[in-house]
Amino acid sequence: MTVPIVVVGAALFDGGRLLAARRSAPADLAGRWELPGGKVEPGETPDAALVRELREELGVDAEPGERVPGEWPLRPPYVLHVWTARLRPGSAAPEPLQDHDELRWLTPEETGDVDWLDQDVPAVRRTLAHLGLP
Ligand code: 9L3
Ligand code: MG
Repeated sequence: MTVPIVVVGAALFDGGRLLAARRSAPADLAGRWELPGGKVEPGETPDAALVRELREELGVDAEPGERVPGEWPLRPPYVLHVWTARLRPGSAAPEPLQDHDELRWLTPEETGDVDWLDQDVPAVRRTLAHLGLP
C-alpha cells in the first residue's frame, strides 16, 4: 500500500477575494489555474509547508488558517489538501516568482471564470461552501 503524500493548496483570501495562480510549468499543466502550494516535505507540518510554498512561489508572508475538510486525489501517491490563508500585515503583494505566470484575485462569483486544474475545481467549490460563500 502506498502512503499518500500531501500536496497543500492555499485558499489565500484578501478583501474577500481568492487568489488564483496560472501555472507556467510543467508543460502539461501550463496555462491551467490552481490554488498555489506544493508538496509537504518529510518531517514538515502541512501549515509550515503552506507558508514555505507561498513564500517561495509568490514572495508573500502568509498566515495559515484552517484546513478545508476533504481530500482530492492527484497523480499517485499525491493527494490535495486545502488550507485557508491570509497575508500577514506588512506582507508583500503576491508576484508570480516560480511556476506561475499570472495571478488573479477572484470574487466568489468569478471563481468559475478560470480554467482550474481538474482537482482544483471541486477543491475550490468545497472551500467556498465551507466558508459559506456563494
Ligand atoms: N497540484 C494540483 N493542485 C494544486 C497544487 C498546488 C498542486 N492546487 C498538483 C500539480 C502537481 C503536483 O500537485 O502535479 C505537485 O504540485 P507542485 O509541487 O508542482 O506545485
Ligand atoms: Mg507549487
